[in-house]
Amino acid sequence: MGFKQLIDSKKMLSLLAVLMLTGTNMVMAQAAATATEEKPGVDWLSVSYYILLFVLACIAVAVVGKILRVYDLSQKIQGKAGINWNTVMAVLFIGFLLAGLAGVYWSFTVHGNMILPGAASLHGVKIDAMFWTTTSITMVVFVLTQILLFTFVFIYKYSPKRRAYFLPHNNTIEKVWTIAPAIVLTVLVIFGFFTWQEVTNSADAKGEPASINVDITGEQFAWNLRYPGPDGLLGKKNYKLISGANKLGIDFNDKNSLDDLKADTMVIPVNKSVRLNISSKDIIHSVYMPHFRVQLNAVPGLPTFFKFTPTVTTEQMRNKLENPEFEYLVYCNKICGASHYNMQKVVRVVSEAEYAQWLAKQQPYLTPALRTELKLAEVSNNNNSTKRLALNN
Ligand SMILES: [Cu+2]
Repeated sequence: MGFKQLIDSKKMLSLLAVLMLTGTNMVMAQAAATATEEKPGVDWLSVSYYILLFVLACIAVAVVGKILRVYDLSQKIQGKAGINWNTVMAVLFIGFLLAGLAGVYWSFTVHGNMILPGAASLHGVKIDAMFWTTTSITMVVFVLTQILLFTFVFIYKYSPKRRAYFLPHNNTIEKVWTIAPAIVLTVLVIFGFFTWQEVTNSADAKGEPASINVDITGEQFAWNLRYPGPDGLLGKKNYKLISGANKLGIDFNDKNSLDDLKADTMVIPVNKSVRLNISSKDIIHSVYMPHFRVQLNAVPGLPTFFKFTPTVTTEQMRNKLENPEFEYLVYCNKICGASHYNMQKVVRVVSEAEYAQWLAKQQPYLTPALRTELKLAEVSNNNNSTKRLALNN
């Protein structure tokens, strides 16, 4: 049975009547439900209501279509030209182009306001330059191709006076659309390659110590921070040593570990290079600090690092954004499980003096409970570095 026989006008009308009855019932039931109590969860009544509205809108379009068809046929019967559907379609294409361009403009003005402020790190400026170059080039190409596409459809709509030209092959066109994008993409890729090389090829890669060494370890669903103590060196870690008290598996046979500090907030001094030593205890996480243009995966078993220099203090950024509540944050940028969104910590960029003050107040990683667990009482009494740490506290 064909589609046309299946849906005749009688069936359509009865279907419409049924839908309208159901809709009225739903609206009334909805009103009654809101009058009594608000139930949490998905409101299926309003979902069905919107589906019904959509179906009604479709029917309205179909009805308008039928009316136009009848009008068209009556015009033709009278020997008149009727509706020129080619022109209608061509005008609709131009309408679609204008609506699309207006949408692009709206997206740029509305969502453009939500864009991150300028980079708050030294290398971030280069990343921003790369981002804006790529965005500008692709934007110009996008707007031009869309305008050409839709305008050509409008200009070259069907006309009985014109014959279509059959173009089976043209080497020049093939060359242009192969070589031009290839050149542009090569430039963009090389630009990106050199930028990334500059960002990562820091002094640290050549073995020089960074100003500040911070350990950041991801786990479901938190970031753990460890700062070096007065000796300026972080002790070794070993996943086999992870226990309830030794959450990061720090190896206390390594003397550098004894004065290491734990921290809840990542406090870093402005204009000093910071080396983040990144690792993960369980699955792949990702250290993501959008304001500093920093992102690098934290992969279990693969210690890695990212070096950056913050250039704008939290206070300066608060003034710039006119938001006294503003805080830099370090997020996890891998969807690592149900509470992934919890993985964030405050990052505070302060002056060097404030940083020294803050660091002096931090608690050692080696807590009394951990000392007992590791039977480290004797070591602590005789160890110089912990005595110095005691002075700090
Ligand atoms: Cu994560």
